[in-house]
Amino acid sequence: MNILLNNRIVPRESFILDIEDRGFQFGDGIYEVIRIYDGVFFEWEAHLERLVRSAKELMLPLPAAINTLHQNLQQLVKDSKITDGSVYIQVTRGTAPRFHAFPENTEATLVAYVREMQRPLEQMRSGIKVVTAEDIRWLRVDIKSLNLLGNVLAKQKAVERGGAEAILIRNGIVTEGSSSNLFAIKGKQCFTHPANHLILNGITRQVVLRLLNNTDLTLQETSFTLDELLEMDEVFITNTGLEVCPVIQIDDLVIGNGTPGIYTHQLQSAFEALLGSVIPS
Ligand code: DCS
Repeated sequence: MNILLNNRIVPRESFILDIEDRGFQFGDGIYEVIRIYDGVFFEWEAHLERLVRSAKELMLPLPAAINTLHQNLQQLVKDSKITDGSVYIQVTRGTAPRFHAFPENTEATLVAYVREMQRPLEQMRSGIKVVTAEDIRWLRVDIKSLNLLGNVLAKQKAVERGGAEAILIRNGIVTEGSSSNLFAIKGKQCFTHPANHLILNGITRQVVLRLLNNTDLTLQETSFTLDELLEMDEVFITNTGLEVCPVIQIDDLVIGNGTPGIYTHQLQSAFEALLGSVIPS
C-alpha cells in the first residue's frame, strides 16, 4: 500500500511514526474520511473545507495548500487502483519533546491512505439496531479531532449489546451517533440536533438537509430528548460509509413497525439519485 506523507507518495513501510508524535501522545490532530465512488471523491470540497476548519479551530497549520492536497489525494487514489472505497486523511501537530503547549518550529505531519470499501447494502436495506450511551465527550466535538475515546467506548458498548451504532445522550438530549448523525421523523417533521459544538456537522448530514427540500417534510433543527426519540415514527443515521441508514430498534424498543420508514426510504432513493448524477458512468 502507498500512502501520502505530507507532499510525497511513499510505500506504507517507509513511514515511521515517532514516539513523540503529538497525535500519538496527545491525540493532537485532526482527520477526515472521504468516500470514493467509482474513482470519484464524494463531496470533496465539503470534506476539505471541514479539514481546514478543524485545523483552524486547533491552530494547527496544514502542511499543504488545499489544492495541492486534493491533487495528491487524486494521485493516491489513481495509483491504488481502488475505485470504491474511502480515503483517510490525518494531520497531527508533528513531533516534539513531550510538553502540552504547542511546540515552536515543529511542522505538522499529514498522512493519507485509501481502503477498499463496499456499500453496506444489507444494513441500509433492513435497518439497524442501536444502543443508547451517555455522551461523555468533550465540548468541542464539532472539531473532527483524533480524540475519539468517548466515541470508541460508546461504540464498544453498542457492539457488546448487539447494536450497530451507539446513540449518544447528553443531559437527556439526543446529540448524535458515535460516528454518525441522527435524524428522526414524527408526522411531517424531521428533527435533528442543531450543528453546534455538541455534534460533528456531518457532510452526509448536510447532503440530507439539502435533500429534505425536495420532500414534504419540514426540517426542525432543534434538540430533542431520548423520551421524544422513542416516540418518533422513523429514525435514521447518516455518515460517509452508511449514507442514509434506517434505525429499526433503539435498546429494547422497536421504532415504528420495525421496518425502515417511508420517508427514510425516500431520502435513501434521493441520495442514490445524487450518486448517479455526480459519478460519471
Ligand atoms: N458524527 C461523528 C461523531 C462522526 O464521527 C461522523 C463521521 C459523523 C457524525 C458523520 O460525518 P460524515 O457524514 O461527514 O461522515 N465519522 C467518520 C469516521 O470516523 N469514520 O467514518 C466517518
